[in-house]
Amino acid sequence: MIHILVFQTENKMALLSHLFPALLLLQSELQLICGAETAGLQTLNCPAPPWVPGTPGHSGVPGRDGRDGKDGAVGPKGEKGEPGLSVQGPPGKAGPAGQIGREGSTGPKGQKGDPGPPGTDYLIRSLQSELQHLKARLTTIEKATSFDTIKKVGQKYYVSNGQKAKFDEGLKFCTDAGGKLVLPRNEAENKVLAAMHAGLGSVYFLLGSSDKEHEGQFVDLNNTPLVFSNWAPNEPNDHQGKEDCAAMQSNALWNDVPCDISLHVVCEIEIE
Ligand code: FUC
Ligand code: CA
Ligand code: CA
Repeated sequence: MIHILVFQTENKMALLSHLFPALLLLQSELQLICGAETAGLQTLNCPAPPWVPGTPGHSGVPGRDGRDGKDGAVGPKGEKGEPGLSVQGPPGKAGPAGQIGREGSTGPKGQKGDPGPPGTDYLIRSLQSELQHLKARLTTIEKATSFDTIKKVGQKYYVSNGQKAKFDEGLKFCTDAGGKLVLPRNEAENKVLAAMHAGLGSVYFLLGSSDKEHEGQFVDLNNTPLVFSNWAPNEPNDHQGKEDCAAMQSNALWNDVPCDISLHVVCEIEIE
């Protein structure tokens, strides 16, 4: 292997020693053709051997003068100038007072003016009153909507959760809820209450009326004798001498019943 490499290297050296004089001759011939020519023949782009330096080029066109070049960095911003002069001068002094008129007499008194707009105090009181009213209404609505069943009739809500109670328990339940045990005051209210039986699956509703104090004299929860009532025929009959509480049947008619039996409870909440 080494023997072959030595042979090949010797062979190349021999080849180059033969080629070198021939290359020199070729270079001088190319110089005769290319180097002797004028500028027009430079486009021939005569190749020169890589080891031979080329002919120097012509001098270039002179460069521009430096006038449009930059002269250093921009300087710092100048200080703010003095304020300008005012356009209008100050107002002049007031002139002397004029003389009081002496001619003619005082004219007739003018008509009374229209009342002025309401004062701030009045407006504040009106708004406070309106706010109080709205708060009261909100409280009422909040009470009513805490129940499962709500019916509005006139200025009242009739409400129920469907529970049953004895008269005294019903009174307390409705008072605690911010209302009163129901007592229809007219035909419309009686009708609305009667219609609630269907939804609640009830047979009797407790009513806020009794004759506990004076047998035969039914009064409301303020002990005021009833103006409106809807007793069934032959009622109240104080059956067996034990019936002192009023109740409404599913047919909308009233009956007096014992106060210690549990019946469905409906409360009424007045709208302010
Ligand atoms: C009538 C009613 C009583 C009771 C009795 C069973 O006498 O007046 O309240 O319901 O029936
Ligand atoms: Ca009675
Ligand atoms: Ca009865």
